[in-house]
Amino acid sequence: MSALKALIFDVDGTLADTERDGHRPAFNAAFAEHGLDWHWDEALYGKLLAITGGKERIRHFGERHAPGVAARDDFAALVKQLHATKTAHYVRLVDQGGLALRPGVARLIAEARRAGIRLAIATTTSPENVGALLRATLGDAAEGWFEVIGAGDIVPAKKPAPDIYRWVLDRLALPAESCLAIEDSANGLRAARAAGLRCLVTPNDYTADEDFSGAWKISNLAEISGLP
Ligand code: XBP
Ligand code: MG
Repeated sequence: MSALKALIFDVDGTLADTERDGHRPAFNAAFAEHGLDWHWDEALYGKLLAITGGKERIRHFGERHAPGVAARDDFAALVKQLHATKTAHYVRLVDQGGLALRPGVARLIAEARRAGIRLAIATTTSPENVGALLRATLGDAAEGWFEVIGAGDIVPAKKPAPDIYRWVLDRLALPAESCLAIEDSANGLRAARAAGLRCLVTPNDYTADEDFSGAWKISNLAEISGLP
């Protein structure tokens, strides 16, 4: 096994439980602001998480559940506007300290930095959201600790496609064998494995029943006693 040179973190569900009480209410606030009577409750949102990417999730929901809205000429523009509004709500919520890191995340990041292990991020969420979460939970300098941040639309094909992990590996200029991906979902695991990465999975309430074959699975990062 190659020596560990870098950790590549997913964000949503991995660094923090952002989905149920962060992204979900932000989507709902955006729908209300744009005059739509759509509401994503916790259970429905859990199903919608199968579609990665906020714009993709809104589009999917419109096409399946609101065909009248999806048929509008301005539907593509509406999806973009809804998503921009949603991002503003999400960033505000995060800035206000509404989300905490999962157990063990801050310690693992600090240990990796001490050990000279490089840090990167590979996420489907928008870059603004990543910056806001890192600043709110780890401080203003934290974004700079991550040498490469692959986020949002930087690659067209989102997880479970491996593209975002390949993009990050390329910029780190490291082979997949020297890195470890840290994920919370089956979509994330598939993306990491398809890029040739080893993957540590810390499931959460939404992903607990997913298939994590091929992963090293633990409850949360506080279970890790030290870096190799
Ligand atoms: C995260 C996502 C994102 C977030 C919302 O998946 O799918 O879409 O739910 O963020 P992963 P945006 O953890 O696998 O990266 O609305 O900014 O897309
Ligand atoms: Mg995730």
